Amino acid sequence: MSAQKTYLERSKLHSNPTAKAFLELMERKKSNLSLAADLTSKAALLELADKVGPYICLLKTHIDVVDDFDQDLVTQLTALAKKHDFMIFEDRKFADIGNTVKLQYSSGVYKIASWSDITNAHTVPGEGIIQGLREVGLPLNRCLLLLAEMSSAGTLAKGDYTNTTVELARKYKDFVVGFIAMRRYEDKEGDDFIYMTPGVGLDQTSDGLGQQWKHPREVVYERGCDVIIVGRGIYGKGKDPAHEAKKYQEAGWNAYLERISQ
Ligand code: 6AU
Repeated sequence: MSAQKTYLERSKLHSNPTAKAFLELMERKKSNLSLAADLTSKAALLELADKVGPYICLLKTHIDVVDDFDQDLVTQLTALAKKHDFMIFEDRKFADIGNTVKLQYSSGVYKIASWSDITNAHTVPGEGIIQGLREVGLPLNRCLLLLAEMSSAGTLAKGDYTNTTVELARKYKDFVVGFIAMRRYEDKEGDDFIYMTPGVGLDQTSDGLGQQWKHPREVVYERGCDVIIVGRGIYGKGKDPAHEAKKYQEAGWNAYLERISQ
């Protein structure tokens, strides 16, 4: 069972260079924490990434919510990723036909493929969305997560939809390296997917808009997921982001140590 292996052991099972490097990074930095930096100002986003950088393995962006986006933001985020040793995940949630997502991924204002190590996609359009993104991303050594489930109340991503998404991931393992998921799925021979889970919080359980937060230990130890994605739990009103990030890093890492020692 891959849930009991260390991140380092699992890095050797991946052919995708970014997935391999990401698992090595997690082990080196002792972090399975991703910051969901949903901030709308360039300066605030950079300041937060610099403060929280020492504690995270992955900075998750929603680049299209930044009011004053420019190419310099990308340059600076990339420099921070180098300085603090984290990767970047643009949470674009692609959801269109293959030809359109190719353009959305490579072109336009954001040129996501040129800077984002990891991105994600819904599988609602079918297999073509993976093929389109793969054509752009694979030559750049990028990788993709599929949204197999969501954290929000009433999500339609469940049952057959989730199962078919897992089958699609198995078909394109060189590019699809994991899932946005709420639990680890049963492995088939040769599987080693990276499970990233949003909706994580140490104190609150919901936000009044459908988001549902779970404790890091429940996510990593009980549900077997690999990366906790935390936003407002770290940068929410009145919080000290570095202090909170340290708490989440420790909670996530301890839950991982507990899991692999079973
Ligand atoms: O911790 P929060 O609730 O402040 O932020 C959660 C982050 C947000 C969402 O866009 C994202 O996680 N997210 C996702 C992702 C990562 O794909 C999927 C999902 O089902 N729920 C969710 O909250 O940036």
